[in-house]
Amino acid sequence: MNPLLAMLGIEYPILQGGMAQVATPVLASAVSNAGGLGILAAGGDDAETLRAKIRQCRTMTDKPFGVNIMLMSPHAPAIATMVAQERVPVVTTGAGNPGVYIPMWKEAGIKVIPVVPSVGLAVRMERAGADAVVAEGTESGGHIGELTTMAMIPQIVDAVNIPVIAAGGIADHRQVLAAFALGAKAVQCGTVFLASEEAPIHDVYKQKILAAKDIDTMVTGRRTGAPVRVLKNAMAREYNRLSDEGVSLEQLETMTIGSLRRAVKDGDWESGSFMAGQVAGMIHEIRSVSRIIRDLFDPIQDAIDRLEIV
Ligand code: TUI
Repeated sequence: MNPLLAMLGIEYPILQGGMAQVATPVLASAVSNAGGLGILAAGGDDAETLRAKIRQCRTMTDKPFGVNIMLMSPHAPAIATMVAQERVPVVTTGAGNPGVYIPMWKEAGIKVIPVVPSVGLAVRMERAGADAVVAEGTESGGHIGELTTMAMIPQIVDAVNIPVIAAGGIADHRQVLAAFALGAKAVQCGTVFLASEEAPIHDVYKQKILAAKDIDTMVTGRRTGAPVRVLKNAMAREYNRLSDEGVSLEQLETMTIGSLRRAVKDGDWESGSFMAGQVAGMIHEIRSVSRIIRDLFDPIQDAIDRLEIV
C-alpha cells in the first residue's frame, strides 16, 4: 500500500502544485474532489485573505486539501501561525527552509511536506520532522533549483526514510511511471493543471501553454539568485536584460510579482510573467481536472503496483 494515500487521505498519489494566484479554492477543490490533494497557494496573500480562502475551500470539498506557503513572502510568519489555528490537513512550503515552523505545525496535527531542490535540504527537513518531501526538478515552472528530476529523485530517495514526491517534468502517465521507477511514492504537478477547465486563469495563458513547444520556456533571474522558469516572451527577455545591467533586486522582484498577476488575470502576453514548466510543450488540449488525473494514472496503475512490490 502506498504510504502517502493513507497519510494524506487521498485516492490518487498526486498533489497539485502551489501555484501563486492560480491555486485558488476552485482549482484546489477540483483536484481534491477528483481524488488528488488540492493545494491552496498563499502566494503573496496576507494571513486573513488566505484564511478566507481556506474556509471557502472547505465549503467546496469534503476531501482533504493542503496549503502551500511561499516562504519568501513577508506574510509567511503570520500565515504559518494561521494555518496551525485552522488545522489545515497538509502544509507544503516553497522557496525556503520551513524548519522553524515545523514543531508548531506538528503540534496542530498537520502533515508537513516541504518542497526541496537538493539532498541536503531533504535530509535537514527529515531531521526537522517533515512527513514527506516534494523533490522539485529544474524542469518545473516558477522558482526552481539546479538539479533535474531524473538526477535528483533517486539521490533523495537513497538519503531519507520519509516518502519522496517527485515534481518537475511530469505531465503524462509515462513520466508518472518514471517517477515511481526512480523511487517516488507520488507526484506533484503544476503546469498540466494550468491547462485544465477549472484553472482560474486568463484564456490567453491557457492558449500559450497549448501553443508552447519544448524549447519555449526560459529561466529569468539566474544572476539574482531567484531563478524562475516562464514561457519565453518579451517580458522575460527584458527582465534578464535589466538583470544583466545590474538593476536592483528589489526592483526586479516587484516587476515579477506584478507581472504574474498580469499573466494570470489579464492574459497580458507583452508584460506578463507566464510561469510554466518544460512540459508545456507536450500539453495540447484543455481537459477537466478529473480527466487529467485519470489520464495520468489509469494506464499505468498495474505497472505502479508491480513496482511497489520490487
Ligand atoms: O517555490 C517554488 N516555486 C515558486 S515560488 C514562486 S513566487 C516567486 N516569484 C519570484 C521569485 C521567487 C519566488 C514561484 N514559483 N517551488 C518550490 C521550490 N522551492 N523551488 C525551489 C525551492 C527552494 C529553494 C531553496 C526550497 C528551499 C530552498 O532552501 C534555501 C535555504 O534556505 O536553505
